[in-house]
Amino acid sequence: MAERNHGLPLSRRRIIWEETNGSVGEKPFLLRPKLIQFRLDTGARESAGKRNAMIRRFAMGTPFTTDTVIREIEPESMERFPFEHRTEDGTFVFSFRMEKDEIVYGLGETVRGINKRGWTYRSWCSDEPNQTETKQALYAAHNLLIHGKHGIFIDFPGEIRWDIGDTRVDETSVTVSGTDLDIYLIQEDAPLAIVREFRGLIGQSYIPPFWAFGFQQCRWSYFTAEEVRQVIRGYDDAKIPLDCVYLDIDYMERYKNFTVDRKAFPDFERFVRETKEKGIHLIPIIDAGVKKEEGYSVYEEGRERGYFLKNAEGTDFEGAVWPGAVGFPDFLRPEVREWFGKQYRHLTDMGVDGFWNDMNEPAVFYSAKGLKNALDEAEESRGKNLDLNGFFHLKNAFTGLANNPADYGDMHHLIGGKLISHPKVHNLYGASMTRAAGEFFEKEFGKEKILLFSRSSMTGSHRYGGIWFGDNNSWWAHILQCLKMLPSVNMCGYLYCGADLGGFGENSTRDLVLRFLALGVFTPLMRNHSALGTRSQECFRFENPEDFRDVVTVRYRLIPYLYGLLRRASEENGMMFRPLSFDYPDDPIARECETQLMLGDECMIAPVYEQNASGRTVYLPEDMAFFKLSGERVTKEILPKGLHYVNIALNEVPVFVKRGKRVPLCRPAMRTADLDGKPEEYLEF
Ligand code: MIG
Repeated sequence: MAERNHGLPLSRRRIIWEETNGSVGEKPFLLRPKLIQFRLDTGARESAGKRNAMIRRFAMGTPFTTDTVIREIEPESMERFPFEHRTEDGTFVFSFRMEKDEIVYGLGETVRGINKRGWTYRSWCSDEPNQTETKQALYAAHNLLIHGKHGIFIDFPGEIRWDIGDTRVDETSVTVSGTDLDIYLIQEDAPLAIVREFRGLIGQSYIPPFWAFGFQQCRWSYFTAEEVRQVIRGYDDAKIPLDCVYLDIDYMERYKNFTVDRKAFPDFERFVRETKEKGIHLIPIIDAGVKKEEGYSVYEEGRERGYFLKNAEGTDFEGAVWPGAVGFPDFLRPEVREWFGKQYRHLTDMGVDGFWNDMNEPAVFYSAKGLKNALDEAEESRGKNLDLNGFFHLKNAFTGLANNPADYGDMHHLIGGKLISHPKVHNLYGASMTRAAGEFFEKEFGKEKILLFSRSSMTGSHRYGGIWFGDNNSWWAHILQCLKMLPSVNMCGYLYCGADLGGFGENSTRDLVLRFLALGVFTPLMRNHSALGTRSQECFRFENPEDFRDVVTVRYRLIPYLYGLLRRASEENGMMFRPLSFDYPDDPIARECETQLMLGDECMIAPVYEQNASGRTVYLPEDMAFFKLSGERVTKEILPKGLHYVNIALNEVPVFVKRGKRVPLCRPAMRTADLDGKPEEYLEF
């Protein structure tokens, strides 16, 4: 039973590794945690000694310690910083010219292309439920840019603007909203080599438990234990594999973190056991804000110990989120992280072994001060004849309450006895929440035991957990948005990741869910999720659920391979997903291709991303074997280098394998715990 909880037994995982090793790993290696630990430690030191010359650090002022970089590198004077730079009104600005056809990579979780040219991005962790291409910031701050032979990493927790050929087509101009910062320059010949060096600098990426590669179903919300049972039954009856069901905010008692609504989930401990016996993990959500309620121990303790963010006057900042008024734990302080981390025990004691952390940008619906101002304004408007301006002013007083810059300005962290204004360290907030949880889990249970991922992130938190890409929509365009984010977040250290499959906001359709899933088959986090009020999109709710079974079954056949890829990318500071331009830099079509990705050293993936299309155009940068996988059926066709139109049915998953490579497929199962992991056949060319 114990083994079942943590995925495959070690011996079986080792078999998977060894058997797949012929094609997956270059050198033989076993999944022995001790060995890995040792290898990593020495590896880091070795590369520090050998390769230091490649990485230069430039420090200005007194940088805030973010703990993102784990290697000590002597700073050089800014005079030697090779890019044009200046300080201006308390900001630091630097710029460089770009060659006409140069590709600029990086910035992790953002909208738009893998090539970041032609837009202005902002590192400012934002609760952004409307991910249109004209947005500048999503939930993350991933401050790595790759330009030519340089990787540029800015270690700074405040806002950064990246104007990448937006104002001037041939110039990138970066504005850091402060003058206390560290910039690391990594010089290498190829982008992947830059990524590897960078990742060596920031430490090894989080590896989830094996079962976290199983298919997962989420919904805002399954309100009762009975609803969860129905979802599991729905999947089992349709014979669609499943490993996890999520609990969104409504499982809590009045949205209080670490509590369970005992009316909706009577005897939660037993319920966790019951689902676990079915091989299903329950994954509850945890929000950043702690409900202000007398008698609620987490809140009372936090308040008494002074662990919540302050306002400018030095009393607790009062913001409101789901539960109404909350205190925001000051996760930047180690003692607060330790305290908050231990709260997860309320749920791990009940058998829970996975969590998702939400609203940790932090999202603020309104503050006590902001709401008071808006209500005052409404009061003044009463009985008045409001003209257009007057009306919109009043309306904006309310619509502008959420995530208001004035509120962020009013928030303060108490660090080393000094109040630090929140905007200066904003991007560290969600990352520090992940760290709070991750450090606790590692200490309490060891590595790779607890599933953890977060909405907000800043590079550094990649060591403690994964990320999901937040509130996308049920739009066809968001299949590609997800695809483009994958290599970008991999560069920045996030390996365990994925988007809400089927789309979170708005109503999805059967074909969109299927096509989204066919990409999700390859993302480490394969989770179907949708918002309150939208059409139900669990696989078994649609006509002909066999098609969904076919797609999800393919995932289970690939899990040992995918798991191995993530493990290896983590241990060797590599990427699971790469842009084609990384692998074929001299191929002009591959260089610009942003609708396909390289996966591992073996594959290329190319999902269908348009409605009513019976296939898609795909570009092969070399001869490849084209496989269509569906359930346990496999078809194979050798295709020559060049452009092709390939037909792909809704129940098929396309994958392309390079010459001389092979990808193992195992026998599928309804749960990861029941995978024997042995290669049953190979996708081979
Ligand atoms: O404001 O918990 O991104 O996945 O379902 C919405 C409810 C709050 C946002 C998350 C989403 C989750 C939802 N949350």
